[in-house]
Amino acid sequence: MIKKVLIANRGEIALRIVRACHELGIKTLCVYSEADEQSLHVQLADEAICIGPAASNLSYLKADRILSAAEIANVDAIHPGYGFLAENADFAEQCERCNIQFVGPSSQTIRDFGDKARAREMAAAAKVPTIPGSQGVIRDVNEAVKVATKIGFPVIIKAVAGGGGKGMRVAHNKVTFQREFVNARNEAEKAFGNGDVYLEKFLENPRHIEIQILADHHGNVIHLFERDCSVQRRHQKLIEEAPSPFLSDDMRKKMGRCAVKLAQAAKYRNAGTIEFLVDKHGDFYFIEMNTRIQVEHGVTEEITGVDLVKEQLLIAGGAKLNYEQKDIKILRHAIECRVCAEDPGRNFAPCPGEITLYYAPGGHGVRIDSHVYGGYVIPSHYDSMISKVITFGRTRELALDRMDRALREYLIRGIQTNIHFSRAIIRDPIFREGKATTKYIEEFLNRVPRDMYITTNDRQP
Ligand code: MV4
Repeated sequence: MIKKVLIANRGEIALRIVRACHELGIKTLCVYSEADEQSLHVQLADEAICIGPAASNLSYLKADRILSAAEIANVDAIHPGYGFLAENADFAEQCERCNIQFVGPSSQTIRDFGDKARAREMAAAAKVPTIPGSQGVIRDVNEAVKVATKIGFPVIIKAVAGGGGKGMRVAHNKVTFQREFVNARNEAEKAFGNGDVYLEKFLENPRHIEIQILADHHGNVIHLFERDCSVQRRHQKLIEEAPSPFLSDDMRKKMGRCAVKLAQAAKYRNAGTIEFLVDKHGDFYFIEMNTRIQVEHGVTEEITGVDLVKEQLLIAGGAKLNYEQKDIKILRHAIECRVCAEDPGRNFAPCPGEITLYYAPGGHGVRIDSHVYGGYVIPSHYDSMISKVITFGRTRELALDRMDRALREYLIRGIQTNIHFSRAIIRDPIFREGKATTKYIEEFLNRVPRDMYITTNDRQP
């Protein structure tokens, strides 16, 4: 059993982890940068240690400083949250060497799934469907042209060190392919220090549906159904929901079984997410596995009643899973909107600064995960997400109606936010019909007049 945990993160997820620890009777140590002294996670933690200046690479990404804090405060575990060091295999390995439980899978597992070509091979080996593509990495242009021609255009070139949309290029024919292949390799080398790429058939207008899993250190694996995360802009998710309005019960079962199969084959442990692309026929294909807790985990918590962050901590402490597969049911529909300090009127540019007035929605069926408050100053150094609203109810319609009224209740002054933009989507008939694919926002922006979603600081009726 873990007695004290260091939370190697900031913002709403740091607060989320503090809350889980308090309920479990685990002591908390928060580390923070000079820009986050006033943040709620620092104020609510049992102990807090400043680890450096505002810039992430001088604080939240500094493994040695975080490990020093862990030694000084004598913690038995480190929870990395998401982003920062959460999927850094070297950091997880350093934790293992220091005999500190990293709340996540082993460093070897993080390394395996961090290599997106290897992850694909592992999925294929576990008989989980993958998109037709190259067998592993291709380095030679001529060889790549041969493979691309065999797959059939359009093809997508992906960096093995990429993921989450970074380092991808699409080619529609042989001529552009050669150029894009060379560009992709150079770009990947620059961005990741690893130029290796692989090929896949390019799927047009897929849905992004991911399966949440939990695995303990004793070989037990369960899935907690899916989240539909198709509504994204430039690979940033905006709205997530569960269950997916697109999946039949039969597909849901098949995808869940595949996710469990892969986790078992990889001897996975702790929380993880298996991402699939789903085409219009309902065929699904593995693309990546995320070896961390994700931003949108709360949606799954609200439909199943399982506290995923608590389970992560219990698993890391060596406990057996509290649930068997048959215990996990879809009890409700839940939907999440990410509230970001950004201005839809200026191409979604970040909008740091002081929140002069803050009132968050509440009432039946509404959950807010946020670290901000009136008078809080949003630092310019980090992600622009300031709050997550999750609404839930017996049906999708009820969850959507609740989201509409919750977004209407928000009062945020001093900065611009994407709240009206999200609300316009929630009210959009195409979204309501459950028709959104990963192309949805691009199409929405071309279809809907700007004044439907441009932020004014006035309440909308
Ligand atoms: C694809 C694809 C189409 N075909 N792979 C983007 C993020 C990364 N996780 C994988 N991504 C994609 N991979 C093939 N073979 C389209 C995307 C993609 C996408 C995926 C999920 C959500 C939004 C997206 C937006 C653009 C492209």
